[in-house]
Amino acid sequence: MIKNNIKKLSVIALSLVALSFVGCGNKSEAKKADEPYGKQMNYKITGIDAGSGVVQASEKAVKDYKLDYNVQTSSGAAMTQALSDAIKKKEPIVLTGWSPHWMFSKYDLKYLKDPKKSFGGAEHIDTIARKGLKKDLPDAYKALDQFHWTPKDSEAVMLKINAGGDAKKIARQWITDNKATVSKWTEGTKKGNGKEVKLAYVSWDTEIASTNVIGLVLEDMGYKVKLTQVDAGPMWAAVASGDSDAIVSAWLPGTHAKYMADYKGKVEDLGPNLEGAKIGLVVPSYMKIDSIEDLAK
Ligand code: PBE
Repeated sequence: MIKNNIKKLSVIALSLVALSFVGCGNKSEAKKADEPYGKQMNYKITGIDAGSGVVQASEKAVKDYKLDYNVQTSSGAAMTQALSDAIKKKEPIVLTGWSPHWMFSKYDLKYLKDPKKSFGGAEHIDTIARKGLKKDLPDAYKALDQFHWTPKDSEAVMLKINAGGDAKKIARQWITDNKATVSKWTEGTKKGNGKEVKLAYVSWDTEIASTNVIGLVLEDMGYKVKLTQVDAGPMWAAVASGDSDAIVSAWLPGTHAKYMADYKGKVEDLGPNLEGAKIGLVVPSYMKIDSIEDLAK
C-alpha cells in the first residue's frame, strides 16, 4: 500500500519534471543541458590546425589527464565560429586557446587550470631570422630585432581585424596611431632601397596582426615586402632553409619547442617581440568547471 503510494507520488513528480521541461521549450534541448559536459560536447576539444603547438599540447593534456576526448583540428576561424555558435546557445565548448587573442575582449571566457602543466607556463613570442640576414640586409635585420610590442597592442589590432577590417589597412592605422612605438623599431636604420624582405606566417590571429604590422614598417623603410601565409611546419622550414628572411611567430619556450629543437643552429633567435603570452584550454565562463581535471568527471 505504502509502496503503491510512493510509486504514484513518483509518477506525479516525474510528470511535473517532464512538464517543466516542456515549459522550458524544446524537450530534447532541456534534456541535453542536463547531460555531463563531455557528452554534450561529443567528447571533443575544438582545436585549430594540427601543426600548431597548442593542438599538440592539447593532445598531451588528453593523455596527462586521461581524458576520453578527441582534439578536433580545423582552423582559427572555424574554432572562433564554433565558439560564437556555442555562446549564442549557451552550450558548453572547450577550445585550444591562447593569449593575446581578441576573443577574451569579445566574450566572457576563462582558462581551465592546468595543474599537470601540459601547456607549460608563461610564453613569449620571438622573432627568428634566417642565417645570414644580418649580413645581407642589416637594416631590415635591425628593425626586426627592435620590433617589440605588448599584448594590448596586439589585441587592439586583432579586434579590429576580427570586426571585419582588412588586415593591412588596420595595421596601417595602428602604425599611424603609434608613431612613438614604431620609431623605436626603426631607430638607427637606413633606407631599404627596394630590396626584398620575405616574411612567412601562419593564419593565427596573433600572427596575422604582428606580421602585417612589421611588414608595413619594413615597407615604409623602403623594402619590397613579401608576406607568405603557410602552415606552422613549412613556416619554420622556410626560415631555416633561407626561403624566408624572418618570422615573428615563434612561441617559446614551450609551444614551439619542438620546432626550435628541430632547427637548432639553423636559425637565429632575435628574442621576444611580445611578452606575456599563454596557451591552454579555454571555456566560456558560464561553464561550471575550473580545471582540466574536471573534464574527466
Ligand atoms: N598559437 C598562436 C600558435 C602559436 C601562435 C598559440 C595558436 C601555436 O602554435 O599554437
